[in-house]
Amino acid sequence: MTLMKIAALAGGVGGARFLRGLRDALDADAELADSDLTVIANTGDDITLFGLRVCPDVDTLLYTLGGGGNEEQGWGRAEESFTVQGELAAYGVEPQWFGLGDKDFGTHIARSLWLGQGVTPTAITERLARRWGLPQRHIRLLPMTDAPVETHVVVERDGEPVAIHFQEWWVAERAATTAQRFVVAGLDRAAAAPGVLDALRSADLIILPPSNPVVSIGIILGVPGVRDALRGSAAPVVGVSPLVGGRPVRGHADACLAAIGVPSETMSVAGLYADFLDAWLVDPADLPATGPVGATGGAPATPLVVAHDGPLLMSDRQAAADIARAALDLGLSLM
Ligand code: FO1
Repeated sequence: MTLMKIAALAGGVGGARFLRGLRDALDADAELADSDLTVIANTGDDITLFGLRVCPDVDTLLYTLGGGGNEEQGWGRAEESFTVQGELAAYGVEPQWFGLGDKDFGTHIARSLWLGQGVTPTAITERLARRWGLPQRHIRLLPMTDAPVETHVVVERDGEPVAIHFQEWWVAERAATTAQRFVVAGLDRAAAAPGVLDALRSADLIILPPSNPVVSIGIILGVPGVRDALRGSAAPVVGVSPLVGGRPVRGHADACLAAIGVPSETMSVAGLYADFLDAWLVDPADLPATGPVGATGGAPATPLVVAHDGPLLMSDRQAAADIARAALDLGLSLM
């Protein structure tokens, strides 16, 4: 029984679906079933609504890995109702563009209560994860930092640059307005949450799921110490392309890449990780286009580029497990 320690950075829906697949693939392998998986979650999406702290990426990971998520939607709870939000709307309470279900409110009320009592986001996430049975599945879920950071997007309004909350851009505007840049107030002074850097330094394998490279993975990489830990880690770092044929599988990664002046191509995304990436799993359709990776971050960038033996599309839970198994095998081949 090989007791492997695997660490992963993750954002929302794509990351959660992939990591559920990774856990399924590990559980299906007698050799690896007891491996520990530490998931470092993006908290830049966090938003305060109706006086409550909402952590979309953490909650999406909790619900998806814990079996309580809305399967089709990817976020929020299964079998949800919206009575409370309806009452808030009746009172004219804003905003109404972010759908919070009644069960989901339970998470936000518990989290906000504990925050008010001085409990850290790390300890809160651990309490929430326990309810969802994550420890029993050898999954440890960590926020990237305990500092209150939020991603804001600079857009143009009436000819003027205005910073709006990431969720307003992502949900209310469906990322249709051009993002000029992303600003994460406080990120450069945010200490990595307890256990985050250790998890990266002591991992046997590090995996980057097909999460948004700019507003999910990119934000986690902005936490002081994270990038250095990845560069310095003895563990192979395997990434999974979030783009297929230059298009994001879901979400608006292309709009985010445009905002930072990066082409919407799989090897350009790999170039964002070039200073620590060892291998890159791509869709078969993208293999011909993969040339030497443009070195960003100064290091010679030549990750091993491998095509998955099928579409890089997590069309269902088994497909996600197959892709995760391919990423795992790629990592094992480098150990
Ligand atoms: N995404 C939407 O497109 N519309 C919503 O109304 C919405 C509500 C929501 C509530 C809780 C939650 O955890 C996530 C929610 N999301 C919604 C998804 C969210 O915007 C994204 O999952 C991430 O923030 C980006 O990955």
